Amino acid sequence: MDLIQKVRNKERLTQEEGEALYDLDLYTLGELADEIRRKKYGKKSYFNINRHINPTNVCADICKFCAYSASRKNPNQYTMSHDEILSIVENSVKNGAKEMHIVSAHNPNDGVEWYMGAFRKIKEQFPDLHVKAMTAAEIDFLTRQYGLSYDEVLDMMIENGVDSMPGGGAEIFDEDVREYLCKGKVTSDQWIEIHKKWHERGKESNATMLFGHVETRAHRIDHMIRLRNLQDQTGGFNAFIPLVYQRDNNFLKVTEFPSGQEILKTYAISRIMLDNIPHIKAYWVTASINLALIAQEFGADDLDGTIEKESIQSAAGAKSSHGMDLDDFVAMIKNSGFEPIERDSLYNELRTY
Ligand code: V47
Repeated sequence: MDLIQKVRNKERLTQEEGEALYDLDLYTLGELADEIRRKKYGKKSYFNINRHINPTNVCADICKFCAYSASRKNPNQYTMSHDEILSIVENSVKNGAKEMHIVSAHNPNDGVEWYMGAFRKIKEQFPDLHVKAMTAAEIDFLTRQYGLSYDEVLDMMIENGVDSMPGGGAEIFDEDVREYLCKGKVTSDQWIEIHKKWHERGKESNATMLFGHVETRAHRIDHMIRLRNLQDQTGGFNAFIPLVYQRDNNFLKVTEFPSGQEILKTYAISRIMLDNIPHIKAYWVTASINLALIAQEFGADDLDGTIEKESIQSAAGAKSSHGMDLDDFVAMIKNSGFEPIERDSLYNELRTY
């Protein structure tokens, strides 16, 4: 059957069909993705008022694409104390933040309690704040470093107040590309296993894909299908976030970068392939705000949030170190023809602007 008809009939696409979507012209692909998006959400575009905190850049692992961890290219090591983290949280809550998105490097110096104690103290002081923390890569690191099991770390996270897991550390699941990008870090099967265990505890998470470096289109489709398979089993993913590779200050040798068209196609294809993941997030930090706003017409229904400060992608060149002013964000979504909806971390609607 014709591929376009198959998408319109809501039939599930195979690896080969997913790859073939890239051969469609941009407008056809955008129209197909927008049809799906509009049926689900109309013109609504979701965002939240959040704060990203990256409490340490000291890392035991080496990922070629990373400009954030302390290394030859970034010799300025830092690790925040719990008091420093708490004072950031306090200030952000005063400014209206409802979610703390906390992602660290893999710091071998300060013990599990440095990670868990921070969450516990935040929750003790701010019980209503949503703590989204600990990528599968951090969890895997803690198990390796301290001889714990995944179950033990996941249970500790729940006991200490982590509400949901971010989607980081997924990179690209293809084993050969992964070996080249980030050998020694959590494997693809382990990443999937950790999210499965988290979902089995009744908890929700997100999933990312880092693209636009050395991977092929086929690797992206393979990545999406592995996520789709897990989602069939657990239903625990809220959002899929294609992260566009940022090129500065890192050790990955990339000669060709994706065009705006290729990035938009990837958003649209995510919407089509991931028929069971509700939200596609155009993370403005890596897409740039202008392309993220256009991505709303190519299947994306979520733009992440105001962020306030961000250290991982801004270290690699993204213009996100100071987040986004709320009024500007809302105005930009409106001016682009969409309806800004403030959501909580689990996509309950809080306010229509
Ligand atoms: O996993 C590292 C990525 C991720 C670069 O769950 C880079 O809602 C681009 O996971 N260029 C961490 N990306 C951030 C993350 C995230 C972000 C926003 C929302 C959510 C969510 C999760 O940052 C890492 C890695 O893939 N990253 N270096 C770079 N040079």
